Amino acid sequence: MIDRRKFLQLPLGGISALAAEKYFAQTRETTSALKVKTPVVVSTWDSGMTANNAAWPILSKGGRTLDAVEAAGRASEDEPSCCVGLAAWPDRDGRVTLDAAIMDGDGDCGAVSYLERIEHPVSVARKVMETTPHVLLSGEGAQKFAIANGLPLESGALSPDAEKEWKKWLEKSKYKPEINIENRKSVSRFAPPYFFDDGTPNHDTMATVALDADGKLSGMVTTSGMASKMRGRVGDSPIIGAGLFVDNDAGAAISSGVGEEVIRICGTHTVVEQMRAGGTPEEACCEAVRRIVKRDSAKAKEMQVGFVALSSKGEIGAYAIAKGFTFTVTNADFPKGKILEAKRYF
Ligand code: SD4
Repeated sequence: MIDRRKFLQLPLGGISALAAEKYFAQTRETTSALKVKTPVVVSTWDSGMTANNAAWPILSKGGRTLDAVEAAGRASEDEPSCCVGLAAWPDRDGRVTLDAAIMDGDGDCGAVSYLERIEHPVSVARKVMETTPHVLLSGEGAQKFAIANGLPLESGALSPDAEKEWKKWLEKSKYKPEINIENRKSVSRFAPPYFFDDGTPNHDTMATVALDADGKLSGMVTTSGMASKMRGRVGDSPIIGAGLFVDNDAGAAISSGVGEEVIRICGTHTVVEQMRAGGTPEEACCEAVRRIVKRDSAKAKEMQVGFVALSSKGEIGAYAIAKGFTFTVTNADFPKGKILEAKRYF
């Protein structure tokens, strides 16, 4: 494992693809002050490959980061194995309700929460940002707005996998947020369904941040929220400053995990402010995790929250409460994407 000091001695941003590949391979367990070539796109989880593969063609051709992150969100919403979008797991009443947010580094932002039967919540969030004076539309109003903007109303039927697992879940109806499935070796990280041994599904948020060669940042989050949630529950993802925050002057941050804990500490805003104050992205993410753990460390041991941050200088860092929080980086050195694992508190 390379520590931060040693890493800082590397020729940052200028290392060859081979050397960079070797470096990343060595440092699967650490994200200390990675500095990478721009443009770059970073997404949560291994399934961030899907998101990055959609964003990279736009970014690599000099496109806008906002377009790149929207494309990342749409691709994730289309891919059932990302566990977001309409094929994702429902709430306890058997309804899929979606949250999404998008933000530009100049402070423009839009979001939707509790949105039903609309295929691309991230695009609705962008419309909210670009065509309304508001930041967040919710529920029926968000759905009406989406339809008025030409998006079709989908059937609302559960995907066959989601229906099967929801029915299985109903047998016990046990809802307890648990640490992410990535800790359970018996389950593939790449193939759905992502379920706990008791049938509780998890891992249902895709988030992406992108930085272009001119130092412009954007980010997005899209999610079906925590599986088996109470009807009406909204998590951190559509709340600006909780699940997503972006500021060209400092950096961008995204989160995944138990949203209530992220909201309580204004998680991604905390991360970005730590970077503004001079912290590396990893230090900034670590501080947000530390605040969650400090509130109740026994409770924190039973859950997962992870943050990923990208500074406006092109440094990447991440930190999670528990083992197994991964993220995917794509840039000129890794056009096919590279999966890394965040450092962790416990
Ligand atoms: C939420 N943060 O709704 C989301 C859940 C999540 O992987 O990230 N799952 O609280």
